Formats: sequence, C-alpha cells, structure tokens
Amino acid sequence: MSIENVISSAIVRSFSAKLEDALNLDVAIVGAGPSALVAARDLALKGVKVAIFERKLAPGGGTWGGGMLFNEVVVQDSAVGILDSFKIHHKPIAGADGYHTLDSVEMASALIYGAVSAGAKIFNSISVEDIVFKNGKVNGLVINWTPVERLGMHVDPLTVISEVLLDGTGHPSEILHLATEKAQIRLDTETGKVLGEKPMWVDSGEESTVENTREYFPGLFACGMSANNTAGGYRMGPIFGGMMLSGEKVAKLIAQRFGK
Ligand code: 48H
Repeated sequence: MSIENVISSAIVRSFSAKLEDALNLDVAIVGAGPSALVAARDLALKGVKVAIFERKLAPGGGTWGGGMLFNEVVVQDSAVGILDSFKIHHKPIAGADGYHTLDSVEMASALIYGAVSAGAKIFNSISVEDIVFKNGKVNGLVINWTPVERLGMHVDPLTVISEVLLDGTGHPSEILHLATEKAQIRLDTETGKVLGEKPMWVDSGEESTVENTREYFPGLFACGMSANNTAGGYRMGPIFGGMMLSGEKVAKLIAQRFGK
C-alpha cells in the first residue's frame, strides 16, 4: 500500500472506531465550553463513558476570546482548586482580594487536554440538531456535520444513544429549548420552559450559575451558561469560576446516578 493510502485508511478506520464506540454512551454532552470540559474530565476520571459533541472546529467555547478579545479571564478563589487540578497558571489581582487573572488560551487548551487525556472523547465540527425521545424518556442525541448544518444541505443525521444528556450549549440552552419545543417536555422551572438570562450582575450570576446547575427533566441536565439561562440568572461577563464550578457540580450529580 502506498503511504498516501496508509495515512487515509488509518484515519478512516481509527475515526470510525472512535465514533462507533461513542454511539452508546453513559453521558452525551452537547457543547465543549469550560463547564462541559470540566464535567467531562471529572466524569471520565470516575469511569463514566462520556463524549462531547461540539459544533465548532475548536472546542473551548467562549474561553478563547477572554474579555472583548483581550485574551485574559478572571477566576475567583473558590475555583482556583480546579485551575490547579488542570495545571493552569494564575496570578492574583492587586487590590481585588480573592480574584485572579489567567491566560484564556492556556485555560482553553488545558481544559480540552484535561478532558481528552482523562478519557472523554470530543467530536468537533459536529452539531446536535435534535434529541432522541422515546416513551416519554430522553434517550440520546441526533447529530450531523456542522458544514451540513451551515450549508443547509438536505442530509439525514445519525443518532447517539445515552442514558444521560447534558446541555452545555452556553447562552442559547439549545437542547433544553429543543426538549420543550419538540418533545413538549416540562422542565423543572417556574414555567416549565427556559426562563431566559438576565443582564449583567457579576456576583449574583456566578452564584446562580452553580445553583442552577441541575437535572431539569429526568436524564436531562444543564451546566454553565445554559443552566443559568434556563433558570433566569444574571450574566457575569469574562469571569469563569462559576462555569468550572458548575461543571464540577454536574459531574458529581451525574456520577451519583451511575453509583460512582
Ligand atoms: C453542538 C453546540 C450546540 C449544538 C452550542 O458558551 P460556552 O463557552 O459554554 P459554558 O456555559 O461552559 O461557558 C459560558 C462562557 O463561555 C460564557 O459565555 C460566559 C461566561 N459568558 C458570560 C457573559 O456575560 O456573556 O460553550 C458552549 C459551546 C460552544 O462551543 C458552542 O459551539 C457549542 O456549545 N454548541 N455544539 N451542537 N447544538 N450549541
């Protein structure tokens, strides 16, 4: 076989095996933002079979851009333990006790590497366009290539079956919207629907993001900005402790369900 064939054939076989293995999961996560990456790392470390499906070519969500493309973010004391566990450098902000700055590119790449090296699989450039909903139960994801979605090509999707779904889609809460609109699910919120995010209030938003991280329907959890949007919390701008603490919390909640 020519080297050209060896390379192409190895990639096709290896990717196909990886995707085939991910067609049946304990936990399917939508979106590879910071909250989902922490959750995926923690779940994988506990032996839960987990994969993330991310629409963009680069996983990392809103981490890369820092604040208004200044590629630094802020994290508060309560999440420094998580930064340290990923070996992410940080330095205290002079005159603001309890807050730290860090390089957003280092953070994004460390979270991605941490999740993958712990055993979570990340499938990039794959968009989740629907959920599997059988006999009143959330049962998995419907996936397609992002270029197919972007070009509006008429191509039928494939399906991933999972016991638990985690919506980590950030501000739009895409999966919870789909669940209420298409499956007519009533979420565990005041109206049964996604309540919608409130304007900026940093400390309230950071707290509510973690509080709002929970199971919104049996087998359907939300983390990060998606959880906060669903339960009507305030936004918080480029501070990321709440996102990582949310990922840590949801991983604990989901792991309990698997007895881990
Ligand atoms: C596949 C999808 C789909 C889909 C979306 O927004 P994220 O970074 O997620 P979080 O919640 O972990 O972090 C939020 C943070 O980045 C942020 O925006 C903050 C702190 N904002 C504060 C403020 O005031 O603005 O990432 C979500 C990811 C993205 O990469 C999307 O591409 C992906 O989810 N995604 N992937 N299928 N249907 N929908």
